[in-house]
Amino acid sequence: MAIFVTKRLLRFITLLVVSLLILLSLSAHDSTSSYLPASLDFSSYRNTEPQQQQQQQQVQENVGNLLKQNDEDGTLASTVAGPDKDEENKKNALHPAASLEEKTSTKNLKNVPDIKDSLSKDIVEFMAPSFENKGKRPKATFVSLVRNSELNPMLDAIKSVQKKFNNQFNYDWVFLNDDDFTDEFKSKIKETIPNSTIKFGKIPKEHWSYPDYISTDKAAETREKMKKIIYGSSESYRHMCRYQSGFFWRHPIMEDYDWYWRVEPSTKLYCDIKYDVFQWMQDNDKAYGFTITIHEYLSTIPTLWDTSKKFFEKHPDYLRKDNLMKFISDDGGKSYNLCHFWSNFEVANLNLWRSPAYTEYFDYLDHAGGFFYERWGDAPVHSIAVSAFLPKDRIHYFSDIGYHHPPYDNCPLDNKVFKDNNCECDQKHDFTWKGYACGRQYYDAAGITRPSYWEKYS
Ligand SMILES: Nc1nc2c(ncn2[C@@H]2O[C@H](COP(=O)(O)OP(=O)(O)OP(=O)(O)O)[C@@H](O)[C@H]2O)c(=O)[nH]1
Ligand SMILES: [Mg+2]
Repeated sequence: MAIFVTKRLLRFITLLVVSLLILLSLSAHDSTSSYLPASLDFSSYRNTEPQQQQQQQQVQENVGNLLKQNDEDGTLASTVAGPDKDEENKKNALHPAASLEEKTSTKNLKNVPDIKDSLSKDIVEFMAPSFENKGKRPKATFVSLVRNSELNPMLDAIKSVQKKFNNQFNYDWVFLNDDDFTDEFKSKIKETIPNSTIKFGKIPKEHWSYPDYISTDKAAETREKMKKIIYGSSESYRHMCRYQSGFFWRHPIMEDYDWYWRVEPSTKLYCDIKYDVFQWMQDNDKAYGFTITIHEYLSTIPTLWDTSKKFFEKHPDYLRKDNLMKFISDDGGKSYNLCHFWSNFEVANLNLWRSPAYTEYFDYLDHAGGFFYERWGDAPVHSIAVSAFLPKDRIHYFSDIGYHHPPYDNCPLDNKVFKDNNCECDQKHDFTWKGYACGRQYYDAAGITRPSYWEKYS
């Protein structure tokens, strides 16, 4: 009996030892986790790929919805993706990265993928630091790209800005040129605004020349072919447009600022501006302000829209749900209606252009070659980006700023604004509601009711 018990005990111990050995060898192997209950399995968090794929897929779906919302006949949406999803999905599209953060609830877990990268790529998040200064004076400047030969019309424009606005607010002036400014140019400017901080900058050669991916022969052929189109034969005009599209904020002088107001020679302000426009933009969360809208000449940008669409398809996460797409497209993104903000006047946040979305967009356009092989202007380029990447309530029409760039006017049509600010323009000449302008498209896209008198001035 005792022997029998001992034998059974020995068999039991042997079995136990063998089982333990098998278990130990299994636990040394990665696949052990698949035997564990799901609640204990953290191994998938170490692998970032599925998480990234999930984010990517989510963003794609969101963008499919975004474009679909704007796409009456579905043409564009069908090219980019995504089944129409539920309300929650639409909500997520507003802040794709943020909503994903909530969804994955990864905050308290270790070894999880860091989604900060995608957050900083969100244009609103990227610009956020320049809006933290609310209630305080913004870091802002006027900026003029100008040639020495334009000294007198530049002085006229400066005097006008000083008289109507800047004698009261005293913001800096920056002058940029691809050439050296002459002593005469600099001294005349200083005489005109003796109490202002003035900075003169020479544009680095690499910002005003052909990149190595552009064929100068093909560029020359284009200029020959486009002789009959306004500025079609001009090489310097193309460098200027490319510079305004992709470089002016990269000049070291501009690094001191968060905000700029673009001023061109021969422009004029018609009314007193009694409030700090820069601070108003900052305090009211605006990123881009304009005065005049207009249609572009199609012959200068035949492939700009298709190129932009390709970029949007590659980077659907940069498109905003609440964007101003309807300002630039009448058919849900299928084609460009040629509407743009006339960029000779711009009050805007520099971080808009410094953002990953815009930087990558510009780079994509630049490699496509249309600044030289067509004659892409900075106005449609800025406008398409602003309308696609920004929430529409971040864009502002300054109906109260009387402004002239030959040959068009923005003249306040609200009689109280006109009177209170001593406007010196003729309301009949206001361009906003004329057929060649895009005031109607802007008001409708922004969801703002047109003023009662709009037809009277159309
Ligand atoms: N330094 C420099 N500035 C330039 C050059 N070409 C244009 N600019 C400036 O760039 C801005 C836009 O040029 P504009 O010639 O006014 O172009 P535009 O407004 O499309 O055309 P306009 O209707 O003629 O005014 C202005 O501030 C010009 O002074 C250039 O070759 N060198
Ligand atoms: Mg001009």
